[in-house]
Amino acid sequence: MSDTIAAIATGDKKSAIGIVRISGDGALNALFSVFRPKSVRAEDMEAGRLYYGELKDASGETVDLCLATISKAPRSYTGEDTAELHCHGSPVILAEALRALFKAGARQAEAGEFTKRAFLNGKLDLTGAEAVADMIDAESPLAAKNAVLQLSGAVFARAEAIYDALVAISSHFQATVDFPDDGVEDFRLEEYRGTLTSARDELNRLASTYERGRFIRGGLPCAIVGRPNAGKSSLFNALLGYERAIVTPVAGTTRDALSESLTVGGMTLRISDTAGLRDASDFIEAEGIRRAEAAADAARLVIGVFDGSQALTPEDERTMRAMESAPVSIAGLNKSDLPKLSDMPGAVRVSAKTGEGIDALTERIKAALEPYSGESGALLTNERHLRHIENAASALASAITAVELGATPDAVLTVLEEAQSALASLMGKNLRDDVVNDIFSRFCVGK
Ligand SMILES: Nc1nc2c(ncn2[C@@H]2O[C@H](COP(=O)(O)OP(=O)(O)OP(=O)(O)O)[C@@H](O)[C@H]2O)c(=O)[nH]1
Ligand SMILES: [Mg+2]
Repeated sequence: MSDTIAAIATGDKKSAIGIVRISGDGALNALFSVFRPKSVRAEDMEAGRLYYGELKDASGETVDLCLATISKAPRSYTGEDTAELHCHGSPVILAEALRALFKAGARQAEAGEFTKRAFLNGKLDLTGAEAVADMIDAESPLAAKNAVLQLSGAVFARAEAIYDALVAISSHFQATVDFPDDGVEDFRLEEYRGTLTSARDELNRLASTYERGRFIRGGLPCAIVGRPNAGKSSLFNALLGYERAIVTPVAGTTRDALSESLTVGGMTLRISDTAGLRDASDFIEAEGIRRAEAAADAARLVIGVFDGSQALTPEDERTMRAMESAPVSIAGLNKSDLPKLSDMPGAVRVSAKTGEGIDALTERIKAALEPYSGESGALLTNERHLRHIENAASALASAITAVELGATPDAVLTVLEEAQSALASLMGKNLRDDVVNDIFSRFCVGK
């Protein structure tokens, strides 16, 4: 028995179409009481078809001409009877539809409740359900692509294969203990050493994808640094395509670091424009410079900007140092529209003012992102997954050491159980209710 939940699935902005979802034992009855199909009686609606008809509000008056569809348990997203109303996307109409459904016995769905039901009814594994949230939050094509891999079970399948292999080891041992005379093959732990090592290696490999996965999901931190007046803010604006930062001829214009998102090569960059690096006497500016250097430290990609229309100065050395300590850096020799007074091998010549060289700079950024954005199969993006995978890997490492030290099977299997239980938690087996609730509460309403 499940109560009936309903929610607007399409947000609260005006749109061409707005969808209200309903799920639970009373979903179809709730729909029948608010929707009158034109072609058939509501009760005769078939699953998987769209019907055109009238939407009635709580007092029975027609508020919209819309479409509706039903799915019957267990062949639906949640595994329960479900229905959807595809209305005109006015927040007012959708609110009326919802109110009428509440009057017909449904209640407001909580955040993530549809997906939680799908998980509890075995329609989705937990890592897949979590990927649904990642997919909705995706800010770049690569993030969406990675989420869909997880949704289709990429992480789950790996964890499950390892889990099954560990369970097979335990049950073999258990069989030799429980049925010593039944011709069960002798249990020799050493024979499983290869299985344990490759499981550990596979988990470590998966854990090592987290860093990239995290950047694909959350964006890669990038800082634009350079001496005052080099044209950092101008370049920031040119890359973003609009006048985000203040640009003036006064050296020391930018104080606070400004951050924006930019998609390059399918990947999101969290790009910051920063205060010009120099020895500042003004303490507000000095604080800005401290922040600029902190942004450069935190960045994976540092773009150093130099003024090509002037000779290099000692202040530029600070920029070079910031670039050297970054994992990846690109030099931009700016103001290419003016006569060239300095040179820098390997730098991209740009003019933030005329736009010359900006495409070349973007190409360089794309190439620099290649280690993060290149093809690689599914990446871990979720900290919860990382934690369980690391726990499982470290339990396996202890088990392997125990085998090497000649420990008894019991002792080794106890450690193996820890690995199994970490993998079980990853996959959403034996999770406590509060943990499940916490995971789904991060979703949006209607999902
Ligand atoms: N001719 C020319 N002038 C530029 C170019 N880029 C920036 N400028 C000018 O250089 C001056 C400084 O530009 P900003 O973008 O504010 O420089 P900044 O590096 O952000 O300076 P601070 O914020 O003070 O550190 C402004 O007058 C810009 O118009 C360029 O490519 N060509
Ligand atoms: Mg600036």
